[in-house]
Amino acid sequence: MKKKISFLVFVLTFMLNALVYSQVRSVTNFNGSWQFTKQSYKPAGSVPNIKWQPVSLPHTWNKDDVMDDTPGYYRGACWYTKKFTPSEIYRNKKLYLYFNGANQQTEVYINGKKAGSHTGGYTRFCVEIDQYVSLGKVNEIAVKVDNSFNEDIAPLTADFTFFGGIYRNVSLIAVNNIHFSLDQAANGVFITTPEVSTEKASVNISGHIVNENNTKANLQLLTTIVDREGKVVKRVTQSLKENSGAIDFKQEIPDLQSPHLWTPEDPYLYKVASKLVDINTGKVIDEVINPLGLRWFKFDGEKGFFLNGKPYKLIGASRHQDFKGLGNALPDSYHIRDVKLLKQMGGNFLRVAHYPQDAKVLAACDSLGILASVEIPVVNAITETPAFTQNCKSMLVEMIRQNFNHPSIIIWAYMNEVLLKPKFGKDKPRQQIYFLHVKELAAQLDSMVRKEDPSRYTMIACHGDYNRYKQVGIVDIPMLIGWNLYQGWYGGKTADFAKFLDKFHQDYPALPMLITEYGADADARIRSLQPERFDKSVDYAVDFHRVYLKAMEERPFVAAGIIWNLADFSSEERAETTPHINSKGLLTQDRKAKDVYLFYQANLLKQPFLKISNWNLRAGIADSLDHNVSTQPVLVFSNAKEVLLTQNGKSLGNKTIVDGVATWDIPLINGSNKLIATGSYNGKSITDASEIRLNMVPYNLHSAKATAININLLLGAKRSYTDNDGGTWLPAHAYKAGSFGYTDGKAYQMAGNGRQSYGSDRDIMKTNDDPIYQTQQVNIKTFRFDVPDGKYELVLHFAELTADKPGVALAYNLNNTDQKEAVQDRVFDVLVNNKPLLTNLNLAKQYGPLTAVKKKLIINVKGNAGITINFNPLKGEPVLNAVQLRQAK
Ligand code: GCB
Repeated sequence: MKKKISFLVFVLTFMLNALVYSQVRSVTNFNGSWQFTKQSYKPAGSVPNIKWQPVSLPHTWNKDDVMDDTPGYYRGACWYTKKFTPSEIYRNKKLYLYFNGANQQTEVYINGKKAGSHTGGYTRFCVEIDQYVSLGKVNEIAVKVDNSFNEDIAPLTADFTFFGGIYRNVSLIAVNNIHFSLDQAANGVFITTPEVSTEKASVNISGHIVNENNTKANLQLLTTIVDREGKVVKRVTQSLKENSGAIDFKQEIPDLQSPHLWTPEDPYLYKVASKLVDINTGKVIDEVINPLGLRWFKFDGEKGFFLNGKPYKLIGASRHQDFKGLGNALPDSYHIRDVKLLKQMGGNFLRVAHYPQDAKVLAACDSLGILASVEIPVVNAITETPAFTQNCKSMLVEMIRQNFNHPSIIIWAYMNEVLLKPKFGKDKPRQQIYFLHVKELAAQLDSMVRKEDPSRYTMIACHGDYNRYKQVGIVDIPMLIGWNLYQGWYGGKTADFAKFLDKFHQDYPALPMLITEYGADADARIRSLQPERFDKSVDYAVDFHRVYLKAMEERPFVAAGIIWNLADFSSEERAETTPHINSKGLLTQDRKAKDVYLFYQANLLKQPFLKISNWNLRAGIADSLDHNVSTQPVLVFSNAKEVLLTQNGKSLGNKTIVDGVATWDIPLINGSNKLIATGSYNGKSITDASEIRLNMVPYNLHSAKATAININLLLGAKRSYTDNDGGTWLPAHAYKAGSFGYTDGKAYQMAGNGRQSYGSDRDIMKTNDDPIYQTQQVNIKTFRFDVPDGKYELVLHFAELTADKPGVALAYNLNNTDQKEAVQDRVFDVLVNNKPLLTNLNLAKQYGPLTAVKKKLIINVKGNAGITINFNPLKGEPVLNAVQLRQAK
């Protein structure tokens, strides 16, 4: 009987709730119909001559200028305005504008009056506006957003672009006068799970309610936990009688029996619905819903990470929030897709770095089973002012409270490589004081996290200068230490990585260690048969990751390996082969898989996986005189033990997969090479098909048909390149009779750049095919093509690579100088078959250094003369960056 009555009460309450649903909070999308200007504006003032541009949110004003040839991007104040006519439904409501993110200082004005402001570009904030708006009338909302450098706001410097704008969603939230608190833009309900086991879980729910009426209220707080199917598993009610102002509550649910645990394999989520009921009227007056995942976890210095008592190697990636062509203003689905791509790679961890990201990211981690760390953007350096400290603290509190209920989060972090290039390098006593301040800030932030959320771990990510972090005392502060390691990239050899791991672990055996970053630039367009450090080839990156993953897998004390980065990302100051982009991504900036992504899939996935390398457009020199084949390595990634490969229907035999990879040397033919790979995993067969299109360069040009000649060559390079129109470029070689090549000179190497054995990493102006121009043969005398008679199109590419205007010495390139070298004073003539093509060519003077110059010529080759290009020095050493030759019509 009792059961029946309570069921009836439940049904009635449910119906009543449904009836009065309109009484609870409303959340309305507020993204549409904004106007934007970079000009200065006075809210609600009539400022003449302002050019407004209609925009909808999310919006950034930097999506284009971060990619142009002019260094820098707009950092300053801009304005957004919107007309808003609120209806009567908002009478007696509290109205908030809820910003998911605006970078980095924001002021909100309603009808000319300042309603609120916020500092920090990555956390959410809300501004109460009801006292400023007039219902039924047109109101003006004006928002000033400023992304200027501000020494009191982190980040000060970093290897990513500080896109300005209201770059995440905005909503309008209307609540009753009595509501869950929106303090710190959190939802007022905080859930912890002090004890979880396979038998039972305890759930504590605390939070804050605000009664903004003048009268006391009698409230009932109704908490319902429902399972994934929507079945109620717990209900708790609590009376909050005679309350006014700020009301704190706490509910304890000690005995949720046989909990369905949350794991990466089975990310089971319960929901916690918190309802506020006015006891006098019986009406539900506010409701918020939070996710609940039941799990327990710990880190161990020796054994790594444990979830629900089981060891897990955390493997995943960091993620930046921008996308090709959009800057950081992305639709929700793009955020979610990134987490899905991480899951599809087999990853189980996301480092949300270097700042809190869109709410959708962690929601996706919760539902897809990805564990996560989140951090505030204290990167590279701090400012020793109370204002900087205070802003760090506010960001930290916002980050924690806004994201508190995500079961995916296990770590809060608050500093990244903060001793990278410490300030006051020339004044050692002053630097010691700076170090003390860094340590003091770390200690304060660490203890703040522990107080705000004792259920998670604290972490600092450090760069590889172990002694410095030890001496300054940083290593002793957080509960977990993160190392960002690049041995074999910025310096040293990949083999040094394992040595670092062992050394640190020996010194600090009890301190859990995560590899919070490791990675190598991989321009998806660059491949190499002789991969080497800093060539930006995908092939070097695959080798690099292979060494790193293995070293971490062999060491249980390494709790996590977090790849830098999931996808290529915007870093405006960078030059490289893809200027303004950091290309350490496993995916391109528009999320296409590079071979490194396939490498991880092969190593991590627990379902059948087999993929042939995506180096599909290739050029190759024929192996022999008969011009038939060019033998080249092809990588296949799989978790099968053995794979069989066929080419155009012919078997190339089986190969054993080692570390997820096998390489076949394949006799590629000109044109289409259809490859099919087959294998099996756990008894299930898997197959992948792919096509390599090869542009064959004849072994002997002289005996080739002129129609078969279509050659693109990079001088001074060991890498291959696929240009933005799909043209395939090979490294040129020294002249061989019957073929082609240069006769003299040497590959250009940048002065003061020990990392890169050839070429420049500077941004080349007037081209998006920078790799064509970044390598060069210096002091070249002759380039010769032994072609048969016929009509040809010859294209020569030049760029002066020496530049006394220093490039930006990125903080991460620790062994890099300021990249400037005296501009070579060079003047030369270029003659083709003894006819002058270019006279008195002075690249620096005529075109400016680091600028692409292209010269085209149609030439008729007669009398078996072939093509000889002579470079006659008038001053200094002549250069050639690239050359193309094809049959002309
Ligand atoms: C780092 C930084 C990260 C950079 C990365 C790189 O150590 O933490 O912000 O993007 O190196 O690619 O150099």
